[in-house]
Amino acid sequence: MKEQLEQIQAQALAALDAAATPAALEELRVRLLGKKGELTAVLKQMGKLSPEERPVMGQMANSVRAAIEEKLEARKAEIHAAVLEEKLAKEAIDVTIPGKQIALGHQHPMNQVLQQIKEIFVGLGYQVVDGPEVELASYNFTRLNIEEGHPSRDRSDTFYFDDNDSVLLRTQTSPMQIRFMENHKPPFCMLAPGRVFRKDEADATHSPMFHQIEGLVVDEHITMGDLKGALITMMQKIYGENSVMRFRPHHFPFTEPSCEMDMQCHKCHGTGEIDGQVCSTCHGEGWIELLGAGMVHPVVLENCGIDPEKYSGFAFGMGLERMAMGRLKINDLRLIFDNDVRFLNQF
Ligand code: 2U9
Repeated sequence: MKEQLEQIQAQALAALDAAATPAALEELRVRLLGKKGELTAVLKQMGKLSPEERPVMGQMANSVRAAIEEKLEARKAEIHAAVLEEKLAKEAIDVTIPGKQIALGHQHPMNQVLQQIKEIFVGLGYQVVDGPEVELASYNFTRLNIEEGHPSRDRSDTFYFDDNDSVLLRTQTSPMQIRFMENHKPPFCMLAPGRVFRKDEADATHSPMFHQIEGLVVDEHITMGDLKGALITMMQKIYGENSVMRFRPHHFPFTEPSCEMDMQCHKCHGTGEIDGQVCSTCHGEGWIELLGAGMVHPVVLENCGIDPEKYSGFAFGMGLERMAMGRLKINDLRLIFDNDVRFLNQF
């Protein structure tokens, strides 16, 4: 029995030394120390021993069990440390590797200019309003004093949805001002930016869809002086304090009197030429057209239930793409819509 125990201990310690995984260790523990294990089998034979031998063998069996248990614990710790070591090595992160570049997007150049214009007018006390792109002809034309048969109503210029020309894609954002006046009493200052649609072929200066920003101010005693003050303030904030502006008489059905506002060409300073050549920025004009404006036509005020004897107002309208092109020195309108990142990343 003594030899048996010595053999069990020697084989067990060798097997434990050879075991390399937690699973192999567990298998050994069951095989060596379990109820059906080798040591238990030997202990079951103790009954056959003489009373003198029994305590000696019992003591020896206990020390074999203790030696195996000790070795088992030691190997468990070693294997656990090795497994951890391997896991750490496998999952190691090299914090010195340069990170992947994440390309951050930014606002579209046209929206940058829109944002700037909105902020200027909000600073002047205007509220920004939004409205439908599918409109009634009565809002888009009739109530703006654009009579039946006016060329802008032509089917070759306007996208209509029906045969009797009553529903259309708005050709200007002005119907928003009509809608606003239906629901608000003066005084008010409002800004109406948005998409508009005209049957234009796309070229360097035209697109069937473009953006307008229109504004409307109505109160008692509003004059052309208020119009000039607001518009010069805005344009000088966009193009610089020293920009030179002028107002020219014009005609719009919805304003009377009407005007257009120009900025003196910043390239040729109004001379129209540079080194004897025609200035390429203003095409020799000396001036760059910025927007249209005027005092709201009394008939338009009346169409919206506002008494033109008591109230007056001014209105203006500009093309946002045109403003962005002038502001950011872009020479082809189509670049604004193409969304080519080589173009967009320049702004
Ligand atoms: C109401 C009354 C008056 C809006 C105005 C213009 C002059 C104008 C053009 C500029 C270039 C349109 O984008 S563009 O093609 N707009 O010149 N717009 S006054 O006048 C209004 C609007 C609404 C009730």
